[in-house]
Parts: sequence; structure tokens; C-alpha cells
Amino acid sequence: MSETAATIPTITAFERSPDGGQGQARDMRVRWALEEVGQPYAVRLVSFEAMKQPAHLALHPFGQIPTYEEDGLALFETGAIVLHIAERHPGLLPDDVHARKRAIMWMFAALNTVEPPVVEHDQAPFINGDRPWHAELMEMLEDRVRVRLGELSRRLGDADWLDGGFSAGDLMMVTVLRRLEGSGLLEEHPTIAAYVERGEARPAFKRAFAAQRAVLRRRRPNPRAQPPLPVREPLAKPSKRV
Ligand code: GTB
Repeated sequence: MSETAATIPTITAFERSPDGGQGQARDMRVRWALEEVGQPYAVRLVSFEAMKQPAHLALHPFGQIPTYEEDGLALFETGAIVLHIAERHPGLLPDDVHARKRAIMWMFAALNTVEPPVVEHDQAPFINGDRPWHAELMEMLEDRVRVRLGELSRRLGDADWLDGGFSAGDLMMVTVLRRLEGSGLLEEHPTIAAYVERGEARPAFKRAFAAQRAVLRRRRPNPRAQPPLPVREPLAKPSKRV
């Protein structure tokens, strides 16, 4: 293998993403980070069955995507993968030491503080949509998301990005917030909606989005014969989508 080929990372992604190419699966974050830093990458598509087999479990103990392999290094968890990419290449973390730490802080905030209520809100209809108390629960979950969006919106103010220039913190935050698209909640906070749109307008985001969508097109040569899956379709078991 040539030296160049050896350094091209390989990531895993759904062979058949349940969102019909909306880029909601978490490989999107990794693709976007790689595109931002201009690092070519290879993708190994895995089926839901293969994800639970020993070969994939050796890479990802929880049987999920994405994973990241590069020169003998194997990583899972998008936070760790995006941080690795950001530390290995210029472009996603500022040089200033304090600003760099704050960008990493925003990655954690996206994953630990904003993503949990967003995912709970997204998952609830699949998990308990048929229960008599579901509507009440949804109101509660929506309010929890609204609180976070309000707080984030106040901190963002009229800035373009969370802390100076675009960073891995923004990349992570935008991918987390995108999961609210279609819920109407983003539109309640125009500052946040515009922030997400700014992220999605970046050329690197567009390339990553097109790349994950191309998987769907390759699997569906005749679009009239097999329409896209609905965005909100759960996996085999509803809770498996998280
Ligand atoms: N914390 C981990 C990380 O950040 O890497 C979470 C990884 C994860 O949840 N992976 C999901 C997975 O492999 C795919 S992204 N699930 C299969 C399983 O657990 O068995 C979650 C996802 C999937 C689909 C949609 N969608 O269709 O809209 C959205 C999000």
C-alpha cells in the first residue's frame, strides 16, 4: 500500500440509512469534519445485521456507526473522532490555547447538554407514541428543548458562531440542532435557525451531505421503483435510532 493510501481514514456508515438521505445519522459529523479539513476518506457501509457481528463489535463495542480507522488507530464516538480530526489537521480548532479549549468545551456542550433533550424529543414518538400520556410527555420534552434553545440563543446573540470563528464546537452543535428540523422548534428561535442555516451553507457541509446522499442513490438506481424512506422511520426497534 502506498504511503498516501495508508493515511486515508476509513469511516463506517449505514448501508441503508433510515432517514432517506437527510444526513441525520452521525456519520454526517465525521464526513463534515473531514471535508472541512480537506482530508479524503473512504467509507465502509455496514448493514444493521453486520453492525452486531463480531467484526464490527471489535471496532465499536455498542454495535453502532460511525467508526474511524486510520493507520492502526480505531475510534468510535463522534466526539472523539471529530476531536481527533480537529487536532490532526488545521481548520477546526483555533491556535490560541484558551480559544482552543473553549471550542472543545462547546463540543462537549453540544453532546452532553444539548443533544440529550433533542434526542429524547426525537425518540419519544417511536418509544411511547401509542401511550395515553404521550401528548403530555411531548409537551414536557418540547419545553426542555425550548429551554436549551433559549439559553443557546442568548449566548449566541448576533454572532455568527459560538466563539469567534467557525470551529469543531459549531460543527458539533449544528449537527445536534439539525435533528430538530421538521419539529418547528428551531423556527421559534430565529437566531438558532439562522445559525443552523449558516452551518449548512458551508461548502464542506454540502459536500458531506451530498456524499451521504449518494449512498442512497447508489442503492436505489430507479427512484420511481423505490421511494425514499420517511425521515422519521425508526429502526427495527424504536430505541435503536439513538
Ligand atoms: N454516541 C454515539 C456517537 O456519537 O458516535 C452514538 C452513535 C449512534 O447513535 N449511532 C447510531 C447507530 O448506529 C446511528 S446515528 N444506531 C444503530 C444501533 O444503535 O443499533 C443515530 C441516528 C440514526 C438514524 C437517524 N435518522 O434516521 O434520522 C438519526 C440518528
